[in-house]
Amino acid sequence: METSPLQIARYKYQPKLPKILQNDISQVCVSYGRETESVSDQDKIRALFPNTYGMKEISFINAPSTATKRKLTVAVILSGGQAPGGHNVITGLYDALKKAGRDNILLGFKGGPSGLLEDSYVEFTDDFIDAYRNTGGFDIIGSGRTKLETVEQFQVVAEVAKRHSIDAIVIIGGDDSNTNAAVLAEYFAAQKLPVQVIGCPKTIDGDLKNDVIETSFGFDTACKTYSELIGNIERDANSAKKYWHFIKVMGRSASHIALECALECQPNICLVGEEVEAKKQGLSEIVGHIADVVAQRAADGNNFGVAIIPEGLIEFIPEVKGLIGELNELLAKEAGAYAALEGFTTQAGFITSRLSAASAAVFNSLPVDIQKQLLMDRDPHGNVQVSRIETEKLLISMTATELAKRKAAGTYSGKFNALGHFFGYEGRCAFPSNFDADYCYSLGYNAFLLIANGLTGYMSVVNGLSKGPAAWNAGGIPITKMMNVERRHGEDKPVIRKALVELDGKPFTYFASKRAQWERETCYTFPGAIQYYGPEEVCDITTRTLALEQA
Ligand code: FBP
Repeated sequence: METSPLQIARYKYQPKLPKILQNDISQVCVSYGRETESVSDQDKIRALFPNTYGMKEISFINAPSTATKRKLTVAVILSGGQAPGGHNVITGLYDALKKAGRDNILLGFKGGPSGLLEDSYVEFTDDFIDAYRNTGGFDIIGSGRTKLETVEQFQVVAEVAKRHSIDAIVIIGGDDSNTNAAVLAEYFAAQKLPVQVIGCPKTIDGDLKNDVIETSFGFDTACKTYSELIGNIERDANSAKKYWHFIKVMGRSASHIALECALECQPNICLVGEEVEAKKQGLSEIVGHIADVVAQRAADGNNFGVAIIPEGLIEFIPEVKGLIGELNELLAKEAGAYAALEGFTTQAGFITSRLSAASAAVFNSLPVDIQKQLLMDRDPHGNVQVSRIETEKLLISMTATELAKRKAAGTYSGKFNALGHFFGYEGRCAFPSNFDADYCYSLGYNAFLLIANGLTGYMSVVNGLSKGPAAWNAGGIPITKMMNVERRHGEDKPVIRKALVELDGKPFTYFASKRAQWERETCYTFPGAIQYYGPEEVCDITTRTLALEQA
């Protein structure tokens, strides 16, 4: 394989483990904490998970291990969107397995959950693993979004597990994939099959977190990559002084990525979907505010600026949220009839005739491109594919129309030349930052310890993350603790609750205290590229979000 100088250097990087995991494996013991309850809908979740509900949180402590020593065969899959550090979860898991016994086996199932169904796998060896240490991407075994949810699928997975004598399956994924991990763990437990299931918290979106899981892996590196690019654009904007840049960033429903990039770069505007929802801000109010900022800056002689837009914003705008909810139900219930229609005009007519009057009016008020994007296929988990909705272009065009009105009324006399950008895929496969390299390696290593101790239905947890790795804690949390019931594909389903931006949390309140100044003045900051080698205060810093949350 051809390699770059950085890749060669990164192969040699030795990820740091928490002190507790640096002990000989025979000296790491489980300590049981409190029994757990799901975050809400307790009765429903308990009924759906009779064998795995209510288990205790656990942490690892330095004491002789009580785990029974046995030869282990472990399967691992990468699930969902790529996130920097996925390879290190696998290398950490592999190293721990091999440390515990050279005859232990790690199988990587290819292409995500479908690899388990198709029995498509590779057995990892030292040489294979070494070529992926500390690298970005999920190309070691690939990923996919197949949803593991039916009993027929579970039976196939059980057969595959039996065929290869698999003792445990590690699912590296986001909220939806870990929901599936919990359902699979419950199935195996109910069938009394000796296969454990362990999840690892992955997603650049940062929305898989709670009081125990402080961040999902990949968020750090992805945000730093986008922040580098946004900082560069800010400098360009401030040099040329002729463009407004509207930058949409990934993150699905949650605005964590947008907020983190704003904290890093201090743009003129950063919209936060959760605030839009809380304040019930309609499209015209949002556009009115953007136009006010543009006009104010123009009055100061600054016909340029930078606005960050979370990709999930569209789902939070009350009138669009109502529309999306109706579309989801409609597209799920009338999928066959809808799929048989040809041509967008016919499809749009079919849809609007079945929407409420209010939602039909919203649908008809949107540009045709946005209408088409709202009707695109949902992902396998029933989510609207917000990354494909061009919210940045919608806002540019509506702001231009609003400013033209103001110009005609004589209340605005600036220039508004706007460019749209979308940063998403650029950040998902970057070389993991030192933080993500260490965190992911630790999560994988820790996943082995959960398996060795016979646990199932748990997520691997490493926390205390705002301090250096040596001070991190390691343990596990029952996945059912994170669940509630939500509407998906027109049905009530048990799912892990997404962690959205908290408006009374420190990251948002800090941003809110600064934004009036950032709107008016040019306060840009330039984070620059991720540094892998050099002073600790440059290379090993975590996100501003984590620093503020744990301050
Ligand atoms: P996960 O939730 O699977 O981690 O994916 C994150 C994400 O990058 C979102 O930010 C984005 O909306 C989505 O994936 C894009 O999906 P796809 O890779 O299928 O285009």
